Amino acid sequence: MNRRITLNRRVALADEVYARQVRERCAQGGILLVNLIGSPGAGKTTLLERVLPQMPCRCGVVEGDVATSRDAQRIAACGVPVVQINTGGGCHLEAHLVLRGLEDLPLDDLDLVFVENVGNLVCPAEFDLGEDFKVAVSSVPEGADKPLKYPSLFSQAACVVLTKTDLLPYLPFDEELFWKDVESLNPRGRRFRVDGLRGDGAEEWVRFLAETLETKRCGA
Ligand SMILES: Nc1nc2c(ncn2[C@@H]2O[C@H](COP(=O)(O)OP(=O)(O)OP(=O)(O)O)[C@@H](O)[C@H]2O)c(=O)[nH]1
Ligand SMILES: [Mg+2]
Repeated sequence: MNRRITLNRRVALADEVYARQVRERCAQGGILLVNLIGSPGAGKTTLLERVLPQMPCRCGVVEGDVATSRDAQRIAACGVPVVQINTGGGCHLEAHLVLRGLEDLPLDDLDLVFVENVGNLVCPAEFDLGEDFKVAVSSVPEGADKPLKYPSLFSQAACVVLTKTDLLPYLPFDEELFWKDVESLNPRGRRFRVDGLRGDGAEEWVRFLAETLETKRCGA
C-alpha cells in the first residue's frame, strides 16, 4: 500500500512538471490553451466545428479520445491544424500527452489551442494539463442535475457551456435549476448556451474566448 502511494505521488509530481512545461511553451508563444471537458457525446466536437470558422484568431486543436481519429478528421475538415491523441483505455488526458501533442502542431502560427479531453465528467477534472482554463461542456439531454452531481468540474471551470439548447422544448430540463446550481458552485464562472447544430449562442462564446486571449496577451 505504501509503495503504491509513493508511486502515485511520483506520477503526480511528474505531471506537475509536464503541466509547467506546457504552460511555459504556451506563454512563450502567447497561446491561450483551453481544456474542454464533458460527458461522451455532450457535443464538444460539434461546438468546436461551430466556433472554429468564426474565431478571429489562429486556432489549433488537440483531440483526446480512447480510440479512433474520428474527431480529428472532423476538425481537419474545418481546415484547422489538429493532433489526435489516443489514450488506449485511459479516461483522461495527462500533461505529458498534451505536451507531445503540442509539439506536432505549428505552434508558432497559432494563437489559441483547444484541447478536447476524453469524454468523461469525472477524471479529466482532476488533471492539470497546463491549460489557461477548463470549460465544462454539459448538454440538455444529460439532465439539469449534473453540476451538483459532478461538482469538481463545475466548480473549477472558468466557463460552462450548455449545449443542445435546441432540445429544450422536447425534454424536461429545468434550466433555472441548472444555472442556479452552477452559480452556487462557482459564482464567478461565465455561462453560455449554444445550439451546436444551428450555431445559436456560439458568437457569445467566441467573443469570450477572443477577449480572454487579449487579456492574456496584455498580461492583465
Ligand atoms: N440536437 C443537437 N444535437 C447535437 C448538438 N451538439 C451535438 N449534437 C449531437 O450529439 C452527438 C454527439 O456530438 P459530438 O460533438 O460528437 O459529442 P462529443 O462531446 O464530441 O463526443 P465524444 O468526443 O465522443 O465525447 C452527435 O450526434 C451530434 O450531432 C446540439 O447542439 N443539438
Ligand atoms: Mg468529440
